[in-house]
Amino acid sequence: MGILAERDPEVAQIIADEERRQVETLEMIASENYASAAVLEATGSVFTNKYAEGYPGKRYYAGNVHADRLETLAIERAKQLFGADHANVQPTSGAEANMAAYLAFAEPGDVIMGLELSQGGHLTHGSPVNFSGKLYRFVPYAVDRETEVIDLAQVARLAREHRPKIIVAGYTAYPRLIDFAGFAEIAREVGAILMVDMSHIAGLVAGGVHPSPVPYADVITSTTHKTLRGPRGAMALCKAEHAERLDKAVFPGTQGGPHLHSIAAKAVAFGEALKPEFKEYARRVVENAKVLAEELQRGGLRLVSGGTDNHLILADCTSKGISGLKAQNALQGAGIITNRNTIPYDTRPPYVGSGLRLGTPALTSRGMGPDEMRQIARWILQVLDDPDGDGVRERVRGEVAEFARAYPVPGITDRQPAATLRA
Ligand code: DSN
Repeated sequence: MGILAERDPEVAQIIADEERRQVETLEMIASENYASAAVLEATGSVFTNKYAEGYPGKRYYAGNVHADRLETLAIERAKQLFGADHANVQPTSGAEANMAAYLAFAEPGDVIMGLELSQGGHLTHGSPVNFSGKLYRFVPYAVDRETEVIDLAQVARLAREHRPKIIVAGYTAYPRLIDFAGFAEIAREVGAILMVDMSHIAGLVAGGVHPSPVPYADVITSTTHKTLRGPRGAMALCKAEHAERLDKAVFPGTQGGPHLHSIAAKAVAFGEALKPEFKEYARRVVENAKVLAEELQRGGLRLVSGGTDNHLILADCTSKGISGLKAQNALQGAGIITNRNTIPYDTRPPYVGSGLRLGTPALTSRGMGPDEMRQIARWILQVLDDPDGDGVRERVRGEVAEFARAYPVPGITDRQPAATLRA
């Protein structure tokens, strides 16, 4: 029995239940992944005890000799991984990284452009209910109605008309490659800063299977726990000329003490992503998404933009006569974990949505490949074709649990075999 189970069995039991859930279901939320045992160990380290406002060599507290070594290591690894001039590893979340980027390059009331949330953008890219939409004047761009792909001609037209301070590229539900060079050309023409939020695709960029924004963007924000497979947290990269501005915007601009335990885990994750096997992982994530997309389309599910180039698929559930919410809940009942999403020009409200977002990063971390994707697509189609059928859901749930238990889960089954997970 571990120390936690001895001292607080109630919390220990909840964690054990969650471990079992993560082992016995198919995790297909495109923004989730499994952090390695090493990343989890660093997250749980004694660095959780330390305050370190400031940056290496210039702290506002004593006792930071090892904190400085740690943060410097994380910064150097991030720079090496992405080929960036400068890295800030302190942002505690993607939202805070984005807040710091806006603070660095815009004044309240300034115009910023970003993809509309309902089309695949993010809450912090100008939603009226978020600080971004309240503090800045966001001008949203949209995908083309027919192709459902970003229309750079429209972005250019809006940029010329509204002269934004910042143009944001990078999305949460966009299945296609992003043309960073095209965005940079527009930003240059109108004198805007190009900001890329690469949270979803950071692991694909690190693995070389998505074009890198680094040569084109002035500032790049990213979470570290999605395709990058690190701890919950974020970072920001920028060109050397913007380093001081960005650092000031993170601390003291938007944050106090950095979360050193997360920075320790970020350093570990960057180290893992620098290994050759991570390139293979990233390649397999994309390959798996393509196979899954083909199989789902073959089964009559319409996919937004007709397929995928990255780690995610956005399915239009109206092609099966149901909403995204109904699809999500039916699949959850079968042990397949996804999230509903709006699709471009959706007629349903966001809480219901017509879309279902499916991703392959976590399944790929369990070692699954194209054969497994074909099997999973069959289960998804069986459930979506009969979303009210309790019999189908229950049968699939049993099959999924047995299937899933056979695949290792980084950070869980390498610490305790599936068979011995606490009930
Ligand atoms: N919640 C994340 C996602 O699921 O894409 C974005 O922050």
